[in-house]
Amino acid sequence: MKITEIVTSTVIVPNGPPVSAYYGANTYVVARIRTDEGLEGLGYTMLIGGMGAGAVRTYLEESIIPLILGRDPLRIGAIWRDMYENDRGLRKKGIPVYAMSAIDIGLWDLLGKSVDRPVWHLLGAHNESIPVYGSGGFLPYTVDQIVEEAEGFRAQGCRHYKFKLGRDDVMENVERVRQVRAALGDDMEILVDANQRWDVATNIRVGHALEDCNLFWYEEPVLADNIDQCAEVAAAISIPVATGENEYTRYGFRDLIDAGAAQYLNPDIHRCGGFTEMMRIAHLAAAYDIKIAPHLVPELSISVLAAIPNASLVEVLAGSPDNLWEVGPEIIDGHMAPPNRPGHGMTFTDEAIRDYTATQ
Ligand code: SMN
Ligand code: MG
Repeated sequence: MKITEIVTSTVIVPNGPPVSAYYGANTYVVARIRTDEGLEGLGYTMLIGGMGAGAVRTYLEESIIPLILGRDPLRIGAIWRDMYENDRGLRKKGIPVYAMSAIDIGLWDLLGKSVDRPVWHLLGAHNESIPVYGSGGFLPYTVDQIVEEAEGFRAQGCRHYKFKLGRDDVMENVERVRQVRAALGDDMEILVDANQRWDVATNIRVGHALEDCNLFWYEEPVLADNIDQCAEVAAAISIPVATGENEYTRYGFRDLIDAGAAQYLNPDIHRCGGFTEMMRIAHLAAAYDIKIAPHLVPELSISVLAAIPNASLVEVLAGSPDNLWEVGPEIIDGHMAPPNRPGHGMTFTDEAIRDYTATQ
């Protein structure tokens, strides 16, 4: 098989609440990989708030597509390595890895379609279903709104819910967690996310103050660039620390693991390097008994979680659009099953393509 054409487009999808309070829309940079055998792989990468989407598409068109046209799309490992190694001027953090991830995702889709198997079978089928955690509770939310959102997830069978830390009045955050815990009772796991907002001292203070709230994890305490500081927080508080949504490739995750930065890792399939690299990250983490709970993108992350021994939870964000996929990711009794469709199993609806495609 040969890659004959890769057609890119930009799809801008409006967000509902609560995410719309921060980001009006997310941008999907799409790469349709076409072949001489008529099969097509759907590659895409999502930029929250759309920031950097133009740069990702340009990087795809200028630096990646010319490199791989004419190649055999089934040699995914070789193509991944060449995308990584060809450009020695841009380190593989940020924009280039978003672009590589889109291609890798499209190639796995194509491989699955070529053998009529779902990607998770090809990656090493392991789990039939994964518990979902509901995510939302952005900072403008009142405690009542947070509790209502959590109860909505509980009504779907979910037993885990995440909301945000980071209001300016530090101790107000502690009070909010206490109130949410009191309202939800003890049979709901609570996860909190500081989104890199605080310094080490503030996180340790908050972490200690929350010690009796029985929290499941404490996410992204410090700037993602300060891995040693994240490890300092993880060593100082008794709540398990989670991080990784802003990390790239196995090299970045190796550094997190080496530093002892977290007990849970949150790779994002669009940032970390696609299916190929997320599997490597998951296996590296498995050697240290560290669990994987991917950041967002449940419709693709589920195929990795289904294929690894150290799967933790799959994240579903409140207010995610429900008209994007022909068959979308579904919560059934608090769990998500990987798709039994060839490839990664995702196809944009005609409606999404018509209403949201910004540039062909
Ligand atoms: C998050 C980041 C950006 C948009 C939504 C949610 C978050 C998460 O940090 O962990 O899901
Ligand atoms: Mg987060």
